[in-house]
Amino acid sequence: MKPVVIIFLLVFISLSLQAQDGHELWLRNKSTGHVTVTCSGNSPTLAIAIKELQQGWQGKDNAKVVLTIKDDKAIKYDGFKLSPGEIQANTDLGILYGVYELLRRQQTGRPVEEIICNPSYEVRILNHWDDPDSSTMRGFASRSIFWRKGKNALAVTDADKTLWQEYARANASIGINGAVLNIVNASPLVLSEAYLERVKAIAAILRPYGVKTYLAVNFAFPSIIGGLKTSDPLDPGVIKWWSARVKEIYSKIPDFGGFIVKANSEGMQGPHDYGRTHAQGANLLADALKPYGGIIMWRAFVYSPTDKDRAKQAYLEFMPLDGQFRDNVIIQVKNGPIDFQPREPFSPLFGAMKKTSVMPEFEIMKEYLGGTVHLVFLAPMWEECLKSETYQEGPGSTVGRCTDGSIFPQKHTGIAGVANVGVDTNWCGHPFDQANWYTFGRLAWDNTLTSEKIADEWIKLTFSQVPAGQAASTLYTTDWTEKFLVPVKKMMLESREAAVNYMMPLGFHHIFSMPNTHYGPGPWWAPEGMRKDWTPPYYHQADINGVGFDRTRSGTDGVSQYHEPLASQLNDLMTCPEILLLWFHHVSWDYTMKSGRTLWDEICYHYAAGVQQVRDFQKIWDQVELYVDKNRFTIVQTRMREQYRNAVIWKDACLQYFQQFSRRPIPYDIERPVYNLDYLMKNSDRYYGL
Ligand code: GCV
Repeated sequence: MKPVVIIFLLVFISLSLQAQDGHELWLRNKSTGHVTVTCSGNSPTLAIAIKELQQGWQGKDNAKVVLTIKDDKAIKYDGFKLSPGEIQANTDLGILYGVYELLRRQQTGRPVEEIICNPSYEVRILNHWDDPDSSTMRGFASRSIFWRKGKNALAVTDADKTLWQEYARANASIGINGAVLNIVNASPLVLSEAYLERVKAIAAILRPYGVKTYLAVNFAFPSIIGGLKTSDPLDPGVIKWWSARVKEIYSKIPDFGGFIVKANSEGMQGPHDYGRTHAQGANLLADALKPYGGIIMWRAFVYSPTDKDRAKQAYLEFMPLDGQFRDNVIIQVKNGPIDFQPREPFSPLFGAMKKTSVMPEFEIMKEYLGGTVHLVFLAPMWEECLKSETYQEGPGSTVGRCTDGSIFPQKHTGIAGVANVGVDTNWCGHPFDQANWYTFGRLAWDNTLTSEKIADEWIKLTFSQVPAGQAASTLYTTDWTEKFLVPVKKMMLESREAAVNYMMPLGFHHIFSMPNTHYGPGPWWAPEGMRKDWTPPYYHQADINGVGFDRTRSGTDGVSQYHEPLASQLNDLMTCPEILLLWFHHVSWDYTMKSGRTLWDEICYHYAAGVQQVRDFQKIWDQVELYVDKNRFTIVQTRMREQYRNAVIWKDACLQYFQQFSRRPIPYDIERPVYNLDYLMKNSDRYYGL
């Protein structure tokens, strides 16, 4: 084709791109033909399945699809069997999931072949950190979709119902089957009669989409709102109180899923306040929920003030209790031992607790990864965790397999994602943050999926411009693929490593300035009298000899919480993966890295590389302008410019701060700092985001 024709075509495409506000998420498909659906059952869920097929059908015109419900042992939970003309499942929800898979295949140009799809986990749940006062903690996409403030806070409007229905549909389309409606720092309001009525209304909308409703409760509710003198889990009055509350909830919501509890953590009360263990605490609630089939997700995010090693605490508290929990308790463990840092090793609890159900907790909302300003695709981070080798039962004992029932006979399996959803029109703030919600669902369904495959799907579903009546898959022309799909996918796949590079490379962790919402750098931040383990110097331990937290056998011995041969591999400076070096070792500034550079130089080059990567993302994004509608293009472009400025701030702050200890020059082929350290330190309470 002649260049003039190409330019004409591109201009034509771009003019015809409709403004997208992002509200439709990845569900933008419209049918391109007629399909006749026959179904062996009848229920609200099946009605949705039929409607979705008819509205989104992009297969052969006048095709026939049969939906069959019949018991099949090869199908697990709400899995399904797909074949060109039939979807078969044990449950109505399985049929709905099969429909979404079939439509996804049509839209992304994948064949509809005979295949059985079973979910990796039984419970695939979002945790909303939403407060009944409508705020969302660490949420950057505005207020809660569930809770409102003000005089009519509890009135259920048609707009509420529409939003909840759209939310439920989005979740169902990627296999998410549960939602905790309130933050783990639970407000007593949620168990009040009026708020439970709202929960009931939400549950009614989520139900046909197979999304079960759960609540976060505070362990001390019996004394906070129940008028009891204690919340001791062994106290008969406390046991009775919880049973009565649970009974009340189930009378309103018969399929209520259960509770999540944050206990003895960050000021929340828990069984330790009464001289009891986590197991005694969790079992109290588990017993109350058991008659109704409910479960309890008990969080292992615990850490009391320490100047030893915070990373070891959860393991030390929970391992001795392995086997003491009721079978409807699942211990919910953050992916890493500290707190959702840009890179952490996996939590040593995965695979180690062999007689207890354990579920991973991922943070979809990017509390420590640039909020809704930075473009960071989290699939590679979660893939890294799920595919990490624990060696607990020999090679192949990955975190994924240790938690999904493949290795240990867990009664329940699950995976949780801290949601990034708010009332912003596009749900997540940054258009690319939708990809993280999408990824969580897809990985919860199949924990062996690759980041590449997920990114490919998401880009196709989210950015293809489909004229009415045309199947999406016909649009994946060579031009669109080469000029849009390939570069955007590459950018997404590199984006997490870029963030690690400009924030915390080589195993650095928690060097944020705490007051500015875990956003900007603050390796110096250590106010007088502050808990040591809340200050970055505790984590980086920089001195004139070197930098890094010594968790080797001669340090805090954190390495020994891992199984052999991993423990020895991490313990040895020569075999510890360099991406985690400063997590496990205090290393001399002159230490020779695999690249042949000194550690100091390597740190400098990583920060510089991170900044350069964001620069390159800007170029990629500007080049795809003609393939994206103006609205989404501009939001991403504006945010990326800020991401670049932030990356420079991170580099300038960290290199100049650590240089005071390393006393070595920043290699001269690296861009020189543009901010003075003084200025950055004085302004470290400032939020640098948009
Ligand atoms: C809900 C970190 C976050 C807190 C969060 C806590 C948790 O500390 O900064 O906002 O509180 O984790 O996971 O409980």
